[in-house]
Amino acid sequence: MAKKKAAPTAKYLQAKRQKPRAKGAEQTGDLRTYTIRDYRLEKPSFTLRQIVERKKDGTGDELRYEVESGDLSAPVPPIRESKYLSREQCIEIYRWMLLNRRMETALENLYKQGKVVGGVYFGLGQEACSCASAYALHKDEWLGPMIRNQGALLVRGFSPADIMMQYMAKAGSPTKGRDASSHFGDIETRNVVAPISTLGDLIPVLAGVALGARLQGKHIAVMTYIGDGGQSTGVTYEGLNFAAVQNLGLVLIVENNLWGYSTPADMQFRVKDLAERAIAYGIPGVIVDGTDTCQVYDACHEACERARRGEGPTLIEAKMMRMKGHAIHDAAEYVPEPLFEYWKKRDPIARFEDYLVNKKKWLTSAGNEALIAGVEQQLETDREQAINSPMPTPESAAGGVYCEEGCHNIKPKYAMPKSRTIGDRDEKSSGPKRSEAPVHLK
Ligand SMILES: Cc1ncc(C[n+]2csc(CCOP(=O)(O)OP(=O)(O)O)c2C)c(N)n1
Ligand SMILES: [Mg+2]
Repeated sequence: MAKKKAAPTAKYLQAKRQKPRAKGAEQTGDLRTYTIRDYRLEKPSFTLRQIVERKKDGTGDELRYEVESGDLSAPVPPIRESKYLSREQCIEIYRWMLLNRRMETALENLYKQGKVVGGVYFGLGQEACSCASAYALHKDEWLGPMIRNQGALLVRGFSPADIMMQYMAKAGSPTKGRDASSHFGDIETRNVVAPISTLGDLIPVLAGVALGARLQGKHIAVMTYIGDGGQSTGVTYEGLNFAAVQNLGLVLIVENNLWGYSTPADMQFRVKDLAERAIAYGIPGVIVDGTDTCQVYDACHEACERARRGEGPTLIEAKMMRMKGHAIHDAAEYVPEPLFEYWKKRDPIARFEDYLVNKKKWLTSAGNEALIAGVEQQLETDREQAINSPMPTPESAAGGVYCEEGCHNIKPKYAMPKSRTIGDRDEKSSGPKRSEAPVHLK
């Protein structure tokens, strides 16, 4: 009779836990090399020269940049075939991207009409990254968008009217007029954590969401974003390191849009590609062309699947260009015009449209026109609804500030916690007792 396998000893488990988890490292002699997957079909590389000039009116100095080297006339690459997306899914993402773009144009107009309270942030040129990434998540998984990821909010089920009302501080907006721009979420039904302005703070929060789900017995994918500027913050390191060590299903998309406010990426970090940072965390790093919808989706899908298998986080660097200033007040005069022209040819929506209509022939010209008309119609209806909805009443200002009966009834989303780390501590340990876990989640 086969001998029953002995239960692993505590010592063995500890040794297993300490085994290095870093993937993709190769050692030849005294040289160790690491692997970064790069999905791109072109690898643009530009260097910029900083120029400081006297302002024309003589009131001080002005700073701008010029392209010093790089091939600005390179042909636009084709869209990379997706390994996973069907025709219907591609068209659906294309529609989200269009809605994202047109909604932001509508917001710009509302701002110019004086109807917006505060500023407006745009994701122009980043729609493929916002929409195709969020599309890779399952409905019961979690997203933590940044201010430019308004397309991701649409994919998660917010309407253009929600976003417009939010910018106009209307009573019917998600924050009932109490906060501006895209700072809102929905932890009840859409599983969206509100953007956090302090750059990087979403990363440990989303890692915590994945940990919470795991304590409830489920490996889920959680996704958030950080910019080429924001990734320099300490909390980015802390959050991602925590996710890596704990094997949490975090998908971190580093949106390298070449500018952190007015600082060019070259002056923000020294590594060649931000995906290389993954090596230091011991997790996979992937590079995608952020203007290629299929590349973004495929990398995110693979990272989400890895998360669902409980294998831990992935860092995806999406390379693209922020096609406007930091926000509506910033005319981005410091950006060299030829760089705008180069990336304009790589417009994610125009590229995907060309792919669907001309390359795959998945959309006829008439079908495409009907789809665009449908998006415009939806926006018109939502815009009207947003404009005509009332402003909040003065007496509602303090609402939602203090705890009201039943206002934050936090329930576990997946199941009651199963983890030994919370549920099974013995009386001598310092952690919460078995009976405390359910209490903590009330
Ligand atoms: C911790 C922290 N430091 C500084 C800021 C101010 N700030 C807001 S946006 C921004 C630039 C961010 O650049 P990047 O991360 O590249 O994002 P992008 O604007 O390109 O989307 C800065 C410095 C902040 N919000 N949080
Ligand atoms: Mg940036």
